[in-house]
Amino acid sequence: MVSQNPIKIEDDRTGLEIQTLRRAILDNLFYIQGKFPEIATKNDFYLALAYTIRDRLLQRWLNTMQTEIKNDVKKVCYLSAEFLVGPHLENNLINLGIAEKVKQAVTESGLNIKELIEAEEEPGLGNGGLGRLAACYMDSLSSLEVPAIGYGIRYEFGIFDQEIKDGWQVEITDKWLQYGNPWEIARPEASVTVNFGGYTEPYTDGHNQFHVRWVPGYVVKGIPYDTPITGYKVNTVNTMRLWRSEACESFDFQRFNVGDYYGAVDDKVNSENITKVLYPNDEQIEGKELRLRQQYFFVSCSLQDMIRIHLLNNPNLDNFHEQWAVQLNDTHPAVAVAELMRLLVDIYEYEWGKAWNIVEKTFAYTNHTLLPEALEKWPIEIFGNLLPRVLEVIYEINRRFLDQVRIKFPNDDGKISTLSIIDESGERYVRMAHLACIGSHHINGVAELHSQLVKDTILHDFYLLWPQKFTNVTNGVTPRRWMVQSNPRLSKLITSKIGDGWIKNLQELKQLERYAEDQTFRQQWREAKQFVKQDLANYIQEKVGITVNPESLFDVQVKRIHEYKRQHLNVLHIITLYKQMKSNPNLDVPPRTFIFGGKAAPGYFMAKRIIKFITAVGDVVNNDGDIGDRLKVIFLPDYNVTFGQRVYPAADLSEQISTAGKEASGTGNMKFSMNGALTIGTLDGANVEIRQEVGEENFFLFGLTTPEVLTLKDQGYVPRRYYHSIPELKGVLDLIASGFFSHGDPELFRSIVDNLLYDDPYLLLADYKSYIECQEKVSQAYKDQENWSKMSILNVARMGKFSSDRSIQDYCNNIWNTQPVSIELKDYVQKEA
Ligand code: GPW
Repeated sequence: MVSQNPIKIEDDRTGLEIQTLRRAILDNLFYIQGKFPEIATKNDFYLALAYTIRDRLLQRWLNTMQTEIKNDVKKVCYLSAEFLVGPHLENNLINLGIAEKVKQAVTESGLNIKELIEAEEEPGLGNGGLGRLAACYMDSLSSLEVPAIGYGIRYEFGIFDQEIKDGWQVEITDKWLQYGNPWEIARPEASVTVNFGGYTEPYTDGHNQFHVRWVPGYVVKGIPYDTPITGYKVNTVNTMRLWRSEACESFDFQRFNVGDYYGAVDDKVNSENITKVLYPNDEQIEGKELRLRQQYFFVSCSLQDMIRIHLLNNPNLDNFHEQWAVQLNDTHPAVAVAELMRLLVDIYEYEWGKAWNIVEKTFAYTNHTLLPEALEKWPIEIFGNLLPRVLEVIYEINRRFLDQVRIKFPNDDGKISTLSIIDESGERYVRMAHLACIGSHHINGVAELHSQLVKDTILHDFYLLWPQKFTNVTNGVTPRRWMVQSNPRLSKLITSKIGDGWIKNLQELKQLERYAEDQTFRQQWREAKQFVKQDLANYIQEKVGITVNPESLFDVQVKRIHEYKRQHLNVLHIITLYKQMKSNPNLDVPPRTFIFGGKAAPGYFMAKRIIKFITAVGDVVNNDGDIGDRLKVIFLPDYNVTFGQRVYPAADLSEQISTAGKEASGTGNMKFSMNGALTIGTLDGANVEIRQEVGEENFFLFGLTTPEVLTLKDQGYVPRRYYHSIPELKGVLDLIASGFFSHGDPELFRSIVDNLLYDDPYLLLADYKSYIECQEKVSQAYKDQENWSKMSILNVARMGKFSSDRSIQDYCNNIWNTQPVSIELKDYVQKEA
């Protein structure tokens, strides 16, 4: 029935006039927070503002959802166990193009916009690069108007907060939801159920058809929580849909009815544990059953959700692969291959071959690492007990696959055992990368070098079998968050010269090249950098109580702590410099401030010791009166997205010093360079391509190449040879071993020294000399500020390739075969009474 007096939502509540905005903030404070301004906390005001902004994107968001469902366009589903999105408020203000107006309204209300933005607790639903990449990709998908859903897990506790006590890392539970999350909307009506445990049994249906039934041991409910992902100045607002687990009422009622109250509550606790906490290991599998439960839970929920949406507009699933492109973000969601088969065959009664055809055309798989300790494999026992039917499906996928292998490579048992999904070399395992490869139409690495190594090494036999499946998509990062938002001064300076087209089309930064020769521009460039350096210096003073010289060279390494990333090589350089300064007080090098940030996996002994090593060296250096402010070593606790936004713009030098062949891509390397830092780096991951783009004369290269690393290891690497033949290196290691940085205790860092002398798997000693020489070039170069500025400008001007918009365009063109859809805004008018 059409109402006589239709109400239009848009005009009276969600306008952008200053008065309307001010009114909305107060309304939300009163009606949602239940507070008068006099007693409201900062968080109350933040929430009131956040709801005000959410209201102003809902129109776009709902229209996007409706268009995607109704128009039946192909949708990208990015399946990822991690989404490290960072704070939403400021990003949404920028994407909606309302930052200035809102700032004015907030200011006129007597509030401080910066403080409110900083009051937002960031959702730490990821560990590092992999989760942050997923977030940058969500931003670009929306900005490019590609219909997309990001599916993942709504962890109640994200990555732990890091504190430093006495130089050691201490982990604190991340209670990111405790003061409310205004950005999510729960959709309990779209809940699904997921089976675990139990057994399977064959049965024959009324048409004499053979089937298998999974009788689960327990059933868990998945509830979706939706978060809007705005695009930059477009109407598209895609959805990030994260699943929370809950006990299934029907199940606890059974227990409850037989009087087993505690049993019922126990089920509830066990079910809710699935999405309780993010595993804090980066590139290190733990092999815990709960992790497999998390993976299967979110994958099954997501596939069921896609199928539900699909069937709203389609009579059956025959064309599923024409409507959905599902990307596997590493192997964490790889069980999706078997789960979609199970759903098609067991639930929708598809014939195996027809189902497999759909599956193969639906999935694509991105590999993000070559490190053996990160390659996921599940003991058959654990897998079979938890997911008995899924394991049967995997066996059948494998049986049919191995038949194909036998045709391609007759009488080659070697190929059977290297390619099989099941590792039978000892204890039997399910190899998730193999399942992902077999079930995907494309397989990609994340930088040119990495994609080549994937083909040459870990997936070589799959490459021989299916060369056409393999491709590369070099990673990228979003310039909205990592330039416009985090570095407004530099962004405005750039825009003043070349207009703001670069924000959407980063290649336009090329136009900056000619300003590298402009002395006035270089001066302005330095001033923009100096401003953020001063800001960071104040922050350091406030956080760790150390005064740093804002004019010194800010030399920054921020990333997860891992031996392959070689933070300790950086420290060997610091000690080298320190010794040089001590023995030669007139040493002519520019003052440097070394800044570190990064979390260690709680169970990673060596990484935690490296943190202690950095802070211990800092304690000595920072308090040495002979050194003054010529050398400072800062470890900033709790590195996260928010702190990244502060530190990338302030860096002069970016440390990208992993052992060649170990870092798949890196993305921090791109964020630094886009903000005018110069890079000191190895030929690893995307460094190779960054150097290609910015020009070798604008990049500080050192270290062994990947083939040299492999040869050296083949020949039998003996780190002690470097110790004995490089006196400076010997001096540094001896000083550490003497207890100089540990109040005379030679034990504290013995594990680090001994590891370097007797094993050194990441070849620090082999690269030491080259690194130190390269750092000397950096110091020399920094003395010539005019030339440094020139190099800095050219770095930014030539970073166009590393926008995540380009990466997403590559995925659309070469892997997903998806088109953008522009969203028309229809005002919501009440039609039904
Ligand atoms: F092991 N990466 C990460 F491949 O941050 F799954 N966590 C991880 O668990 C893995 C990879 C995994 C990173 C890579 O180390 C980095 O080089 C890359 O830039 C990033 O993923 C995004 O591709």
